[in-house]
Amino acid sequence: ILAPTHNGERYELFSPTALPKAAGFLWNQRMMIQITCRGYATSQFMQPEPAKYAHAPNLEAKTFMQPEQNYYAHHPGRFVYVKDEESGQLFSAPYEPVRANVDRFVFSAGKSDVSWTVEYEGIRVQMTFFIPTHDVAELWTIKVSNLSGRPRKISVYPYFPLGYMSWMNQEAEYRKDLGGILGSSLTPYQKAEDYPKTKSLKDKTYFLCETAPVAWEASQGAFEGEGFLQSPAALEKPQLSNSEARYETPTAVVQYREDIKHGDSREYRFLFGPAVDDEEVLSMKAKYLSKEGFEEAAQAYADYVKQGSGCLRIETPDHILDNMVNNWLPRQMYYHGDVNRLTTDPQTRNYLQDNMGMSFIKPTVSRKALITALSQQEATGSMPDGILLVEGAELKYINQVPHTDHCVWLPVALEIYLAETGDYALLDEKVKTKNGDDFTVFERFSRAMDWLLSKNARDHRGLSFIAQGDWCDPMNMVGPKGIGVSGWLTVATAYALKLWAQVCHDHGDPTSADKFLAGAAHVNESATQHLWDGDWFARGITDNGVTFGIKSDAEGRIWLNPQAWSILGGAATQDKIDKMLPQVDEQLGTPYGTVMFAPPFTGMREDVGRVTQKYPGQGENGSVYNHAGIFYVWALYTIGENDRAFKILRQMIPGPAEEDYVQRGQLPVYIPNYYRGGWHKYPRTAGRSSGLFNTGTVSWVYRCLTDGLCGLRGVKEGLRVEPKLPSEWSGMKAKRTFRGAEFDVDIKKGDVQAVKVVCDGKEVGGGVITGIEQGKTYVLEVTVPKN
Ligand code: CEZ
Repeated sequence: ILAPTHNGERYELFSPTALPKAAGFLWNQRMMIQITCRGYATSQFMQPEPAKYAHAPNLEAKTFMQPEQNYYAHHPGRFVYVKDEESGQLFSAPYEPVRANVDRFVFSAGKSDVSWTVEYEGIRVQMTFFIPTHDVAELWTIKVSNLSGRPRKISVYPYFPLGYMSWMNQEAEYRKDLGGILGSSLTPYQKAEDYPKTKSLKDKTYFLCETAPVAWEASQGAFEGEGFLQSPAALEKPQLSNSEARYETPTAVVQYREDIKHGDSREYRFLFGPAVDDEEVLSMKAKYLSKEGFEEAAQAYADYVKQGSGCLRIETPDHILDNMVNNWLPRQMYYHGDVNRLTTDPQTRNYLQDNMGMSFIKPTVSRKALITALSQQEATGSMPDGILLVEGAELKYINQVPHTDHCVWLPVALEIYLAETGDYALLDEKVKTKNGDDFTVFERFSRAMDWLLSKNARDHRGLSFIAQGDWCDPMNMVGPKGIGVSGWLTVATAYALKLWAQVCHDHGDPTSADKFLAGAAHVNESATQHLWDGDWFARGITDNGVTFGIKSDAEGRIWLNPQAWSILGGAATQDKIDKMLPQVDEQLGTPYGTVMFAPPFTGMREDVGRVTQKYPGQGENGSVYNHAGIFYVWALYTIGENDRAFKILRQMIPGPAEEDYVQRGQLPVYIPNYYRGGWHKYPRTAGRSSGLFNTGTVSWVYRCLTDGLCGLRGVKEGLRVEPKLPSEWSGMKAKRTFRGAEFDVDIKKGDVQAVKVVCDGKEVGGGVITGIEQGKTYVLEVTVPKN
């Protein structure tokens, strides 16, 4: 049903029904679009807040991207109807809305375009689109060919619904002067003070045709009539009616009537997007709507996406993994680092982790992000819930709910940035905030760590307050009174302090290093005393003093995050690790990965909060939440649990078994934020992908590959080589770009006691390659002990 093609650069799916929600996505710094194999699309652009140019047909609430996005007949999408003029027979590409039983179907997700090939009764429709690098628009090519062995009379009708643009003012008409359909609307508002902001909004949507059509419909009602979408009334007539929409639901449908000989084809180009006025429509048309315009823009966009190729290529016994790592994972990581999930106020933890991934691609961007984040540090040393990226942006949605974990992510992101670049000079840079204080990066980090240790952040026992959430966004009722504590944040605080102490040490400040290590030790003692439940660490203690995430809990009994981070932070001593790991395996392991806790909650627990109200096994309520999973994988690599680590890492990628693809419902072109849990309770839906490609998971997956699996990890002096292969592999190859040099690495298992590293023919003592020269290629032969 599906396969990688073009050297793994594309994934092709051969059925419109096997994985109905399988999708590809494209983005630039101003827009993103996710489009399914069946033609449904979800797109948005920034002005500077997210907005739509193709709307749902009903009044839509503004919301972020939805997990397991639901699609319905009138969902926005991009379609082409084809009618045989002689028989009257109708089909549509890619599949919706007609859902004809097509003879051939190929959905092809590429890195910088998405395309389809659909054949029905001897007519082939090829659709392909991409977006420009800097503008907001979709560039569509639709090619129709006759393969039927006889001449055919057909009509071709591209159908790009515009939806319900506005309840205040909306219309659409064909504009000969522009060469296409123009929908116009006014973004609704109510407060007079909002009016000025609306004046610059791109409230028009254009659908421009390079080839003038013979007829069109601009009114959805006129198009559909009584025929609904499967056989729109307008298509029963020889010619569309040239309708207009006057405060009626706008649409864009055009007609081409063609006599095509066998073997001939017709190719059409279209431009679809938002604009502020006619002038902008015309300038977009002039810039893009031609063969040359498309070719140039396609090349530029492909070059843009290529910038996100990452710093690692691998050749292992697992080709699906190789393909993900070499082609798709860095692309997804680049998306996160380059556009910050297209929000103007990313959550601080997301912003830091997304930019942590950018250290592997464009470290200058990560550097700037660290400074931007620190420039919004509060006077107390704590960090705000979100980082504002544009003038006038505000903290919205979840960022209005106080979470207490944001400082923890600073050293986590910094560690990777420093490891990749060795740029310790960053630490001495001064960063001003709006409060007027002017500290160096180093001082700001120390202040953030001091805050984590302070009375503001910890109770009398030394446990970290949770307020209305920590990493787990919807855990909002554990500590609203300011008493409840987070078990995860406590052990994570120890990890942050440890990471920072290492930087203090490397930066020549042993006194601070000692101070923070002592702080971490104290945190770990508190965690052990109050949160260790005999076989694992508890998730927290509520405002009313109830410890949860413990053996006696029927639901939410064991949580992954406290276990993973207690390993990282040091609260989990070896005796504790020995008890914890089998419990995680047994209680949290599923065929689709390790769930973030179990069993899922089946009803509201008012002293834990909203997380318990999500559907059992969905989202944070005990799904295979990959972000939590990858923390655990990284923790496992740090203690040499290579097999456990690899198994869970591998489970994040769909396939290669066909049943697995079908169950997950997703192509292996990205790692989603979750796969459904509830493996015991609801096996039918377990493993189903959220379809959401926004996730902090990917930067961690990448470091688990570079630093963990391949063991090619940056340290202050250079590159530490210490691969951590799973026991069933006898070797692997890797190419790693690091600090401007290339490392060509051949890893084999052999009769050695410890890892042996030979660099350009010479054995490297201590396993660290130092004195790395930019532009040079190093050949490494690495032997690791057999298991
Ligand atoms: O958002 C993510 C956050 O972006 O959830 C993670 C959190 O660490 C990330 O920072 C775990 O909670 O509000 C909700 O209930 C949503 O479920 C969000 O928490 C969640 C969505 O997946 C975002 O797409």
